[in-house]
Amino acid sequence: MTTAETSPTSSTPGTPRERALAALRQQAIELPSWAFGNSGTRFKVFGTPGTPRDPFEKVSDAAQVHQYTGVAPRVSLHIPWDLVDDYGKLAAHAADLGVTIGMVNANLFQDDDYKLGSLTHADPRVRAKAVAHHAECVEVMRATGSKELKLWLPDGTNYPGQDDLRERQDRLADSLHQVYALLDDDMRLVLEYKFFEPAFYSTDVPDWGTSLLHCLALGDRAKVVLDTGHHAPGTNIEFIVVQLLRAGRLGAFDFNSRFYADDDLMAGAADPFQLFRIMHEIVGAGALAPGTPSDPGWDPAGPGVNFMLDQCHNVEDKIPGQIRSVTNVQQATAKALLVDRDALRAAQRAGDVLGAHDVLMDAYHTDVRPLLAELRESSGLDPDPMAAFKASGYLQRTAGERIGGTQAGWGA
Ligand code: RM4
Ligand code: MN
Repeated sequence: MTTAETSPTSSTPGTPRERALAALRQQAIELPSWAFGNSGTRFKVFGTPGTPRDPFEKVSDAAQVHQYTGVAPRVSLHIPWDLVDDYGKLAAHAADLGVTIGMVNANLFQDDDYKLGSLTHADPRVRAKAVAHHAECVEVMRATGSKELKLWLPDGTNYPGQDDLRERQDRLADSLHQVYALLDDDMRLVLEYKFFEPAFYSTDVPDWGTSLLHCLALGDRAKVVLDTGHHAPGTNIEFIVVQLLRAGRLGAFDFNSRFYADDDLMAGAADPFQLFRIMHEIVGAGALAPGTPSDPGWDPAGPGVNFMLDQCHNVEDKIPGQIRSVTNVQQATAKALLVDRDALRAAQRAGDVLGAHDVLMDAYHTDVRPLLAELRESSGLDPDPMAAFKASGYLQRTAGERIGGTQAGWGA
């Protein structure tokens, strides 16, 4: 399909504003359960009163974000951080609060056996253990209705010569095939890349090209995850978005912001212009929706993109931090939807460099907050989700109720 056929701003009836509102109504942003637990740096993890003590309380907090924004209907789990005895009960708890369980994230980075690698480890016993962890994750998916399994590997080496780079890729390919074979037909695998850390010399899935090559070898239901924080400074991320969309292999975003490395700050905080540029490419490709398992007719092999947040709130309150991130993504999306694509194309075809640039910047400089307020009011929501959440007293209430037990944190 061409851009003109799929872009909601050029083919649907109504004014650009009405078309933008219609597209914004379909937007869904998935939240990470770990955003609601305590997190920090390697120097200190600060606790916050009212922090969830178990996955049920994390889901309750995530549901608050959906209640006030209306666009965050799913919460992503991390195993084993979100281990519970009864996943049916967790899914029912989510449903009671108006949300569903989204992706299941595997954890290959917190077991002593994985010191020198997990799916790439030289020892077949360790590789088999890492594959078996994914079988456990698939069981969680079956019990919760989740359709997406997310892999991020910490695997790599710290010193030249430490291990054979090529053999590690071969081991990875073999392990990934075993994981892929565990999936049901209506499930997909999404593979995240990160250019460095925790390994410093070499990383086994450092970039989108490596992730894409492995996904292509696996099959149609394997897609790439683009975490915006996982690139070198100055990387043109929207170009990667374009390329993966062309290949039909952009499975998900992990939205967050970075100033230095993998900072995991609120999406749209450090560089709202970058977020706009990314969403401009998404809108141009008609990839805003439908994109998730909860959409009717969702196809695991299809082009659907899961717009997820992967963030930690170290010094700010967690629920407001998630609300701000969601509204930042909404703002970038609204601006992208307001780009006058016909004028842009005309200027581009005429070689009008500054004219084309101006069309894009006009949209970027539009204050879309009134449009988003209208969107919320039309769905019966408060136009200011942050203020409404603060006024609800939820933070004070949970701080008073969640006494005793162990607060959930990064790694629990
Ligand atoms: C990784 C990666 C994963 C996330 C973990 C916690 O750096 O971004 O997506 O699950 O951190
Ligand atoms: Mn991530």
